[in-house]
Parts: sequence; C-alpha cells; structure tokens
Amino acid sequence: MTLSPGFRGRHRSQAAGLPPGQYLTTDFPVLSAGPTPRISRERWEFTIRTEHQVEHRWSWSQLQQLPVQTPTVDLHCVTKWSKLATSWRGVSLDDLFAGVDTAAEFAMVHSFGGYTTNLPVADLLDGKAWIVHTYEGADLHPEHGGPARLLVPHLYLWKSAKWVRGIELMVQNRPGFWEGVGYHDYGDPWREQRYQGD
Ligand SMILES: Nc1nc2c(c(=O)[nH]1)N[C@H]1C(S)=C(S)[C@@H](COP(=O)(O)O)O[C@H]1N2
Ligand SMILES: [Mo]
Repeated sequence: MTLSPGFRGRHRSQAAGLPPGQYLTTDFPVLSAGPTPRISRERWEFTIRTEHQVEHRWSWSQLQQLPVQTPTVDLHCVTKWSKLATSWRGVSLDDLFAGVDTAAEFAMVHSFGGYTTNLPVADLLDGKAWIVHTYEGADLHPEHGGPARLLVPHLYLWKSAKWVRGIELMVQNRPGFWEGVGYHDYGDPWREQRYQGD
C-alpha cells in the first residue's frame, strides 16, 4: 500500500488525537516574548474592566476564596507542539465574571510585562477558561506564567496569557501582541488557524 505523505501525516495526527499539523511532546517548552517578570503574590492582583470603565479587582487572597477547579486539558502551541492531559488548579472565568455587568463581545487580556492577546468574551465563559496558579500539583513556575496565568486550552496557547493581570472588555475588537503581527485573530487549532487568512 502506498500513502501520500500528506495522508500519512493527517492520519498519524488524528490517531494521536492531535489537531492538524501538530506533534506530540512530553516536555514543557517555555515560549516567552520577553524576560520573565517576577511578581510576588502580595503584589499580584487581577482586574476585569468593563466597557463602562467599571473595575472588578481581586487580590491573591480574594482569588483563593473562589471555588477551586482542577482542569485536565491538552495544550496546542502554534509552533506545532502539543502536550496532552496537563493538570491545573485555579479559578473559572465564569466565577470571576459572575458579578460583571457587560454587553461587550471582545476581551483584551493584559499581562504583567506588557503582553496582550485578544479573544471573544464567549471563549472565556461556559467552562472554557481559567486563571490557574498550580501545575501538576506545584506552584506554577514563573517561566510558565506564575504566580498565575490564563488557560484557554481550546485555542492556540498564545491566547493563554502568562503573568495575567487583567481583562479589558471591548465593544470593538482589537488585535493583541501576536494577532497584530499576523497571527490569526481567533486561533482554533482544530481548524489550523495559525495566521491571518487561515
Ligand atoms: N505574558 C505572556 N504570555 C504568553 C506569552 C508571552 O510571551 N508572554 N507567550 C505565549 C505563547 S506564544 C505560548 S506558546 C505560551 C507558552 O507557554 P509556556 O511558556 O508555559 O509553554 O504562552 C503564551 N503566553
Ligand atoms: Mo506560542
């Protein structure tokens, strides 16, 4: 039997449960656009700012008072590695948005250090996104976004902002850091939305 390379590639990645074009890795690569900011838990805070400039703010200890969730999820990086069944502890964005009054459709996620990424508000809700602080049972390492990062595993990992410090709700969409230099606005790995136009 002869198979074209393209067919074999697709077949293999489907067999491994991977989105198209991805390969499996078992280590945890670090991908950061700049130096790792060092943020103590005392200095850490998280803000959701609405389109009406209303600010909702959580200190580290206030975050710990929200219900704990323990998602186990697959990660897909646009540089083509995927890592399966990673386990995390954190807080659901549903719980953070519970008291937030907004009609905005878009969100800009902001990190300590200046990184930004945009996504639809709907992709943060309904059990699809978390602020996580624990990875595989240990405090999230600073290189991977500690003390806390966003986790939005159904989109390429550049949307999972490390050292997250807040979400700005926007009536009009705007590109974040990578989206502004040609990466896809939405970034669905299953539809292989790597770059604008994909
Ligand atoms: N603040 C911040 N968040 C970030 C990045 C970054 O450079 N800065 N890189 C993104 C990219 S491109 C990827 S693939 C993942 C990498 O996460 P990791 O370093 O924990 O593997 O973080 C994303 N979140
Ligand atoms: Mo990435």
